Amino acid sequence: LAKTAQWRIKTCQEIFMSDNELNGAEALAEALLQQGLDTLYALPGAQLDPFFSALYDRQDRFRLFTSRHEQGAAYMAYGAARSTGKPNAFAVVPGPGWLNASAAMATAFGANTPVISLSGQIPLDLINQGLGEMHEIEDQVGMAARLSKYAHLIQTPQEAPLAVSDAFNHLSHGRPRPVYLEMPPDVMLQKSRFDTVLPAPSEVLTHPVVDTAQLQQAVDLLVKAKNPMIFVGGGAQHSGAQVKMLAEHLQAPVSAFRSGRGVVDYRDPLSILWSNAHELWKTADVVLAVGTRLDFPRRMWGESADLKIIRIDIDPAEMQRISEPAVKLVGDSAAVLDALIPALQSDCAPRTSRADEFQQMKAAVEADMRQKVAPQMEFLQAIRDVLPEDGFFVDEMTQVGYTSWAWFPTYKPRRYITSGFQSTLGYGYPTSLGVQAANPDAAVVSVSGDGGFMFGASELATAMKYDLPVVAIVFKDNKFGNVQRIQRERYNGRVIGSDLYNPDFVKLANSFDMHSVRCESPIELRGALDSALQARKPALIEVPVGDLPSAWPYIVRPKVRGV
Ligand SMILES: Cc1ncc(C[n+]2csc(CCOP(=O)(O)OP(=O)(O)O)c2C)c(N)n1
Repeated sequence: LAKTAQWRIKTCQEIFMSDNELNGAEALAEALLQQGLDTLYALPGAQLDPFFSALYDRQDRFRLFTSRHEQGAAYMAYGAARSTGKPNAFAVVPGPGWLNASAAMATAFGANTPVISLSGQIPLDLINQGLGEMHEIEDQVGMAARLSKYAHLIQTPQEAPLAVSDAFNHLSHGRPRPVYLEMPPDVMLQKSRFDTVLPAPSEVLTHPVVDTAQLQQAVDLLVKAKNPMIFVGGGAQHSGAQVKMLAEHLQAPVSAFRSGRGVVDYRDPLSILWSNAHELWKTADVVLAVGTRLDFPRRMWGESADLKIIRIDIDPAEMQRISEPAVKLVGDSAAVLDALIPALQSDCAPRTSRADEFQQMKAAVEADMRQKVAPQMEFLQAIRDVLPEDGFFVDEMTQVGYTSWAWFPTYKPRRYITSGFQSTLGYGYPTSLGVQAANPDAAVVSVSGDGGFMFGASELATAMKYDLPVVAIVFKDNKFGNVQRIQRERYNGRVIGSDLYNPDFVKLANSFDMHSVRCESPIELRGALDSALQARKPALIEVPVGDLPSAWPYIVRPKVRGV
């Protein structure tokens, strides 16, 4: 790492120590490009004018996507970062602009996604003076600090390369979470010669070393386990090969809720469904949690003394949450598994196959879901049938989205995109545009309800402007369906505030010159989606639906341990 940091400083110095003077905005742009940033999602405005002017001169070195609302730019950065695992940035004006983007920040923070939030500011001397300067809010950097792992106000042009280097250092170490940088417009305009040697980064982060005693304890538990299970989360997205190897050696089933989808291919005989995991939780004796909080199982399904949990997590703070695991392995999941697997292989022989047992369980839940949540399953099946293996599916807070949490075959890492525990209504469509921008050749499908879709419908313009061939499927039930069902079922039919007035979505898309059709059945959806994906053009498919059966029984499962 020290080498990387030195390299960064050296490269920064080469650029900055040239004879040219750079202003703060140029220094910021240069530093971001130096770190390898090749795309920016943004919405301009007064306090960003010097920055956009700096971008103007550098247009051949990066791609710029401007959105129609700051949430759009921020969700696009989220989608790009989540689908690639690499840092992606958005830039917005301060105050209302940054607050418009803040739900995406919260989503990226919750879902452990490396998003860089760049914000303008009011002039340096006026910050926190309460003078009522345009876009002024008190302590924006303090607010941003609650939604990021590193938040910094850049006060001089010379500070820019160092702050950017610090920010990237944080992005590449520890738990991936957003970082935040702001620069006032007067600092952006201030010219500077970068002829001084840059100091070392203020904090050089290191990767944790795997604890060998804990590692041996994990091996001992796994060797003795009769019914081991593996749970994977977002922190295992890059360690699928290791998880598969370990699972095969132990013949342990692997389960993921949302963020861990695709770590192990759905078609793998050891990959099981969420409902299967709940069933097996009852008799599990050792559970290995890789890059997952193991939140639902521990808090809802229950724990007992005869269940030993081994956690692998990059964030040491996680080891204290909910309940203390029997074994704590702090570190990058791939690095820890690389150390664990050979130790385990030398201590126990590969076990006999349990594939048939798991496949039967899986088929039984699938069959049950095809019966009880038939409409959603048929829509999801239609999507799966035509979405290529490496295509992206972007979920939403809608009936088909919830069902996909319980069943949507995912074959590769990072292909199932979710807002995680924030459950951010309206994140889906703008996020899918970022997924597409970052993966131009991939097929990208976004599913939304009519409620959620309208949060970001203005970004239909962005899809057309940049020719992003996302296919948006909008399920139209003319209500906040999930809210209304709860009002009917749990609040005695006291329906209030949950009906919606909708546009004709086909006409809406057409008014942007976007291809659009209405589909009345899963079969029609299959055909329409297939042609839309083939056409490689932005498209919207409206699917009118009535009341749909609840998929929640497949997601929220009862307590089965410690009862
Ligand atoms: C940002 C945000 N606001 C509000 C909610 C609460 N919420 C969850 S689901 C939902 C209704 C969604 O309606 P729609 O998108 O039409 O999908 P449907 O339930 O009808 O399938 C609401 C309002 C939320 N999860 N996130």
